[in-house]
Amino acid sequence: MYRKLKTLVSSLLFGLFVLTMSFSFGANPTFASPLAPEGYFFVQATNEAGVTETSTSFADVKVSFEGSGQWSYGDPQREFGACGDPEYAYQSGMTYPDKTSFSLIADCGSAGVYEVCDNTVITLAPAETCNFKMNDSPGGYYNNDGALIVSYNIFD
Ligand SMILES: [Ca+2]
Repeated sequence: MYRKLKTLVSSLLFGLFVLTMSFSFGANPTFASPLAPEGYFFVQATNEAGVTETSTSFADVKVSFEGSGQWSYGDPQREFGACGDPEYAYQSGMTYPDKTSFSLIADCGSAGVYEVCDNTVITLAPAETCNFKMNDSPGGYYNNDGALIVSYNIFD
């Protein structure tokens, strides 16, 4: 009787543990933050790894993104918004050479790579992930300054 009770209690505790862990980490663990219907997040100019956001919608959604604020690539005299610097001489050395230097990039993998200059609409499939960062040269993020605030809303 005592042994049965002990087994019952320990299995209940184990169940509770599993339940707690699954609430803590989610059924499908991911390090990306999920996109709510609308909100905002920050992208630091120094963040070479980028900020990852994932669509949690069950259907394709259109999301509009807009980056505001100023950041610099290391020269404090030169600050830019999300559109970056189209005049920069070393465009070919950027992480995304075909996108404007120091612009805000949304790298959405198979959904495409976007320059989030002004209002940018991206269609995301379920669980599609985008990575947001400045378009600086690889390894050249350490001396950057500032951050952009990216606001978004899912409208369709
Ligand atoms: Ca830099």
